Amino acid sequence: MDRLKEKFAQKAVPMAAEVKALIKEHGDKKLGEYTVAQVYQGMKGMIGMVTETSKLDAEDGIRFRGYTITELREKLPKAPGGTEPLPEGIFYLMLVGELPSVEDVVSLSNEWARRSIVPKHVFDVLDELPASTHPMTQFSIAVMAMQTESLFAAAYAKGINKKDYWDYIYEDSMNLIARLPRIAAFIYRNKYKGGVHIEPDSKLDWAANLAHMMGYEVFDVKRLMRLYLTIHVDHEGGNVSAHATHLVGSALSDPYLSFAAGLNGLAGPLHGLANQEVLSWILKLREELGGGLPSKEQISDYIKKTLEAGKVVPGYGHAVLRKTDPRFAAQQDFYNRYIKVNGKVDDICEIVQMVYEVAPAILESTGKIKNPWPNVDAHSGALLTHYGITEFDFYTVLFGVSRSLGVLASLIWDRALGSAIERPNSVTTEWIKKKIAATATKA
Ligand code: CMX
Repeated sequence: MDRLKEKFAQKAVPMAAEVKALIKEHGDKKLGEYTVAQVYQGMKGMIGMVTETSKLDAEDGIRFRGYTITELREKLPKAPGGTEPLPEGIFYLMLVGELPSVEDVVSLSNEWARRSIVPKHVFDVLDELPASTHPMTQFSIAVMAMQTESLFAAAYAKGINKKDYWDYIYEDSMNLIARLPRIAAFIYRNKYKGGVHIEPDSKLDWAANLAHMMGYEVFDVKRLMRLYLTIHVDHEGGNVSAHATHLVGSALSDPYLSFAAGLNGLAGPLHGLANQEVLSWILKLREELGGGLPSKEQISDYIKKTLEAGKVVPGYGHAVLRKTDPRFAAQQDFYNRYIKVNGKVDDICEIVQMVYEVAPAILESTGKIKNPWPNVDAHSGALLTHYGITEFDFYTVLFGVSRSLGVLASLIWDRALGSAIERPNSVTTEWIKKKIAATATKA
C-alpha cells in the first residue's frame, strides 16, 4: 500500500463508521427548506450532498480543508527554487485533510510518475479523430478509451465487498490522474504542433512535466502551470463538473466513466469553457478596434454591446460567489509579481485589468446579475497567452487536468463513506401549481 493510501485508510475507515452513526442518530434532522425558484433555477443554495475536500463561501471564496488560496500559496510545498505550490500538495490536503510535508509531496510525485504510462490504444483513438475535434471532446474521448484499464470495473465484475470499493477507486483515480498530463500534451501537440510529440520526463513534477510535454521549458511557464493546476482543482461539490462526477459515480460507474462525465460538463461555456470564451471575447474587441490598448469607454461600449446582443460577458458572474473570485486575485498577483516587472506590461493582461475596472458597475446596473465580479476564467487565458500558449480552445483541457484532483479525491471519499446512489425527486409544473394553490388556501 502506498504512503498516501495508508494515510487515507487511517482517516476514512473510522470516519465511515462515524457517518453511519450520524445518519442513524440524526437522519431525520432538517437542514433547510427550499423554494419554487430554487427548484426551477438550478437548485442554487439547496444542500444536497456532502463534499469533504473544499467549501465555498459567497464572500470569502474557496477554502480547501479550511485553507484559503493565499494561505496555500504560502504553506504548500514548492519545487526546488519554485515559488508556487505543487498541485500534488493540494491533492494530498484534499484527500487526507492535512498539509503535506515535502517528503509526502515528493513521494506522491514519484507515485504518479510510476503510474503515468498511457496505453497505446488511447493515442490510436485520438489519432483517428478528425483534426477539427474540439480538444475537450478529444480529452473526454481519451478518458473514456482508457476505461479499459479500470481496476474497479474489473473487480466489480468478479464480485467485491462494498467495504473495499474505495480501494479500487483510489487505484483507478491515482492511475487516471497520473496519465492526464500525457494525454493533454498529446492532444496539444497533435492539434497545434504537427503531431511531433515530446516524451515525459519522470524527474519532473506533475505540472512541470505537462509544460515540458507541451513544449514549454522556461521556468516561468512551469511556475504558472503549478499555480494554474493548483487553483482550478475544486470548488466544493455542486459545480457542474464536480456534481456530474459525483452523480455518475453514485451509480458505481468507475472513475474513468465518472470523470469523463465531469469533463463533459466542464466543456460547457457557462462553466470551464468560459476561459476560452474570455480570450476570444478580448481578441474580438482588439480586432474591432484595430489592435493596441482600448480606452475604458471603448471597453464599456463593448460590454454593453455584448449584453444588448443577449450574450453573457464571459469570466463574470458566479452561481455562489458574491465577490471577486480569489482565484482571479491569485492570477492578478502572479501577473504583478512575475510579468509586470521593470516597466514591462502585457497588453492582454492589462485589458483584463481594465475590464475588471469597468465591468462590475455595468453588470450590476442590469439589476439581475447576482454577482458582477470576475471569476477564475476572467484571467487564466491572458497569462497563458503571455507565455505563448495562444491556442485558446485548449485552455479548458488544462482546467480539466486540474479539476481531476478535486473530483477524484471526492469520488474516493464517496466510496469510502458508502454514499448512496443519487436520486432526487422531480415534479411537474402542474404539481407545483397545485402545491402553491394548496398553500394559499391554508393561509
Ligand atoms: N453576463 C451577462 N449576463 C449574466 C452574467 C454575465 N456574466 N452572469 C449572469 N447573467 C445573467 C444570467 O444569464 C441570468 O439571466 P436571465 O435571467 O436572463 O436568464 C441572470 O443574469 C441571473 O443570473 P445569476 O443568478 O446572476 O447567475 P447564474 O447563477 O444563473 O449563473 C454563471 C452563473 C456563472 C453561469 C453566469 O454568471 C454566467 O453565465 N457567467 C458568464 C460565463 C462564465 O464566466 N462562466 C464561468 C463560471 C466559473 C466556472 O465555472 O468556470
